[in-house]
Amino acid sequence: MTSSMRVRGPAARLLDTILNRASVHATTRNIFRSYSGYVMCGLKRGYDASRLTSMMRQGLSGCEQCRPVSTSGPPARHVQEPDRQAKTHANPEAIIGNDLMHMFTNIKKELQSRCELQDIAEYYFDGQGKAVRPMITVLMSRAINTHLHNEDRLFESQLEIAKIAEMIHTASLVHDDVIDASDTRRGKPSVNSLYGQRKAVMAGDYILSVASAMLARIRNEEVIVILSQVLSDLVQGEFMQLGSKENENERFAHYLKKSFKKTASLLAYSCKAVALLSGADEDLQEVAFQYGRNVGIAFQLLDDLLDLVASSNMMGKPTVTDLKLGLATAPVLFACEKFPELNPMIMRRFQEPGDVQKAFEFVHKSDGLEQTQFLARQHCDEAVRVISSLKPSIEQKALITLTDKVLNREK
Ligand code: GRG
Repeated sequence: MTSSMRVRGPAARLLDTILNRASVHATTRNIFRSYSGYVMCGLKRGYDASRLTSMMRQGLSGCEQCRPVSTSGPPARHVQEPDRQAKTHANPEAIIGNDLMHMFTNIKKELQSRCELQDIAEYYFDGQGKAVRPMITVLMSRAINTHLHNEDRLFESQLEIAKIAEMIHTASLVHDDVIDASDTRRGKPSVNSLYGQRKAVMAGDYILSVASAMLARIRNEEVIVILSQVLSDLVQGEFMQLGSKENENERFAHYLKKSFKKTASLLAYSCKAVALLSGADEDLQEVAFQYGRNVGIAFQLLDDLLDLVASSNMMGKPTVTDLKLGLATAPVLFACEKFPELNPMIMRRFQEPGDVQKAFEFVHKSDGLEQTQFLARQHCDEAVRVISSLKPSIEQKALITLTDKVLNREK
């Protein structure tokens, strides 16, 4: 099998160069399809051949029978065996269950306003969300506390950050549904469909204002600066989504930047904030940040993938919401390699009759979904790599387990 079966032009040549440099066992060849996607993605991110080779080696190191490539680059980073074992042991939900048991009740207490605004603002704090952000924030807090202080006791301020993260997330969902005119959220009527747009916007603002007051109460200027960046990123990410780039190469970079701002920023900066509250130095804060950033990008990639596939437990049709909203996400951008006919559709935001259906079919006839999954896996592997530098703890293991859950999630 040659790479040029999958990709064309400079990417195919680059892939051939890289594969010739790599010594690859036959079983690994099955995933070359994904590597070709990774090369395309790397090219679009502006990576050169040596960086791509080095990153491919990390992927190839998953096959024990593959010899490491002999180049002058850095040694291959293997995911160490203890990390893999960890995935079978630590259950994130069980570990932080007690910490978050009263989270929604406490958030609702904060939102008390003795008027209808309270009912609207409380609406989504019903325990139906996955609470991924507070879960990661609490696990990161305890993992860093163990690393630095040899005890995993959670600081009150770190629990506050977990609550604030969930509140910022929820406020952004409320506003997002107004922008997208969504009628439902988490299988129930959306706030805007029940109370109307104006009240929904104000409820989102109110949740944010209460979260801001909670942040101020922590009385740590650096933490305030860190989490303020999230608010700015969320708005910028949503704004970036309104436009796309004409140039194909810029388009993928634009998509990844948007995904960071819209989704990963909240996780990355929440992780950084709790590390700082634990007394972490800049390097350790960066470990926490990079874990959150990589898991966040993987989370968004899966979100975009799930929008185009019917999940097995839902038995339903894929919602294809993104295409209907005019959004070209990773699976579509990858599919463009095989079906350049998608380019004009992307530029007109799938507005012409039949565009959504055609684009959907192109994605499924291409390997865009597999390539998206592969890219998400790369980000999760990187998250595992950075968090493995912490002193072992049950929470560190749970953070590793969580990357598998992100990759295998169905909702
Ligand atoms: C009000 C701060 C603020 C921002 C306004 C609307 C907007 C700007 C930003 C939208 C950001 C947004 C909705 C990103 C989506 C991120 C995402 C993947 C949401 C789904 O998260 P899950 O699956 O949801 O964790 P649950 O329902 O489980 O909580």
